[in-house]
Amino acid sequence: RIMITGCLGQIGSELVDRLRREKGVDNVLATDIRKPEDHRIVKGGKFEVLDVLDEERMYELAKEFEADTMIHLASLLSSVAEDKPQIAWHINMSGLMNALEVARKLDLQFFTPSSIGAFGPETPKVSTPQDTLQRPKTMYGITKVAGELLCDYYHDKFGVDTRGVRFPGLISYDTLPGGGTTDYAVEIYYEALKAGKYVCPLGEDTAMDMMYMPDAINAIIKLMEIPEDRLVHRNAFNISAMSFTPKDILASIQQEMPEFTMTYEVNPKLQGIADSWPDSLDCDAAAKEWDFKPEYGLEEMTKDMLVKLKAKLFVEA
Ligand code: VAH
Repeated sequence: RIMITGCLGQIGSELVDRLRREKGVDNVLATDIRKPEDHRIVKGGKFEVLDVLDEERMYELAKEFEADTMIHLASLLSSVAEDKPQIAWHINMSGLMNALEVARKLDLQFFTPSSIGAFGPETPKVSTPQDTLQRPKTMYGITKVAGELLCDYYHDKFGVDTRGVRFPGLISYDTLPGGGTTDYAVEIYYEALKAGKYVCPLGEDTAMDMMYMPDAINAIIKLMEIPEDRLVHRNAFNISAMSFTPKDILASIQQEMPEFTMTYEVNPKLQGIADSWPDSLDCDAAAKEWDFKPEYGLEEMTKDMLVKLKAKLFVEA
């Protein structure tokens, strides 16, 4: 029985759908700080309002629901965290501590994501190793490194079965991302369909690791179901499906929409964050320890994104 925080977010909204389908609607408790009554996640199964800064309520909800698993997704992302770093530390770290405490007290299996944002400018940028220097210069990255260490601590000290992945930029057509540095790679598809052109906030050669959402959801489920004795690492595994630049994604969209055009207006804040992150990750540990294998590359993702987004935008239009 799985309790999830941050369910109205980019990952949460799709993970809840998938788990409700696979585990049964009544075995998933979705929570978020907001409760939009007409949202499918609210209407489609068990949903409770939860501010992850309220440990007591989190504990009560998990206990009442008889949860055996906690998936903690509520967090501020890299770009928005740079605008309010103190609040980002508070939400990302106190929220995580509360979720870990509930997992410890109720003996829950635990998942929370880290990010390529957990690496910094001194980290090797190409084939970034699983175990390497992590001195991020963003508040988001600092909370992700601290989060990785805290989750490993809760495993080593209290025996909590904590697991996590370092997500690359995630691309999806269902729910918009909430203020990340990789959001351009989602916005570009919307603009291609709505306007036929896009003004990219990052330089054309800015390479970052990326992944299509179906691969991200599969990764969470696969990592959580692998027998513990296969794990050498826990928090958190490098995973990625592709590494591309704005120039690459432009070309992949133009293959489907030749008339699509893009110009560049570099946003110094976003460029600074993106430049401090790896260009491409080494994902061997995830492949070896829990058979991680993504299915979508850039061309397949672009084809699927444009088809699904067109249907969605057309319905909404
Ligand atoms: C962000 N989408 O941009 C998130 C993610 C690797 C990127 O952490 O902050």
